[in-house]
Amino acid sequence: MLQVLGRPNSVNVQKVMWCTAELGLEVERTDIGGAFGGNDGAEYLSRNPNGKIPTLIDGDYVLWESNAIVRYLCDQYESGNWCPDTAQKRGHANMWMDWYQTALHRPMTVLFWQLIRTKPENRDFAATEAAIGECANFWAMLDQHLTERPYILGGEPTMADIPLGCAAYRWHSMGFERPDLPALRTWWGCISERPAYKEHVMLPLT
Ligand SMILES: N[C@@H](CCC(=O)N[C@@H](CS)C(=O)NCC(=O)O)C(=O)O
Repeated sequence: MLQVLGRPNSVNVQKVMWCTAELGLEVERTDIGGAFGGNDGAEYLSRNPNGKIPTLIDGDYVLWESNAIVRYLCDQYESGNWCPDTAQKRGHANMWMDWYQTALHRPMTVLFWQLIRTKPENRDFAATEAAIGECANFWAMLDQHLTERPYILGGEPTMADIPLGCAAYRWHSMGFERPDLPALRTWWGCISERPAYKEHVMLPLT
């Protein structure tokens, strides 16, 4: 059985858990990281020298970096639409996944830490406002893309929707004023109907 090492409230673990559930894979997940600790110990580091979560163990095969894990799972195990079937479609999926990781993830992390993990009296108002503005610009870019198609690559959800889909739950669930982005909202509404997403991503924000 696949093993996933990482606590369930991590957005990077959520990507992997949502993906395994969509693919119908059996998984044993172990709480590691955050309050659980364990990701700085020798055993964990021997598998993942980066000391971050998640780590995937598939028999003798060990993999870390959440987007790499999602790509591997879709490639190795999928039997439907999750792994796009041509190099060009996979190129576009990878582009959006990398764009999330390198553009949107950083300001989303600032926002999440400020609004969820920092007491109101200790929040940095200027940093929060700046992160909202930065995120809004990036989400508007995705909104524009989604005016032409229901999912990031077209008519069906693929691995491209996974990292951005996880972040979209946080964007729509934290308490601040958001710009109205109708195509983004429609896309997120469709994703939110998926049982695997509800189970692994739509969790209390902690
Ligand atoms: N680029 C890595 C980032 C992993 C990462 O930063 N994970 C965070 C949780 S979201 C972590 O390990 N934090 C330390 C901890 O939970 O103890 C990935 O996508 O897997």
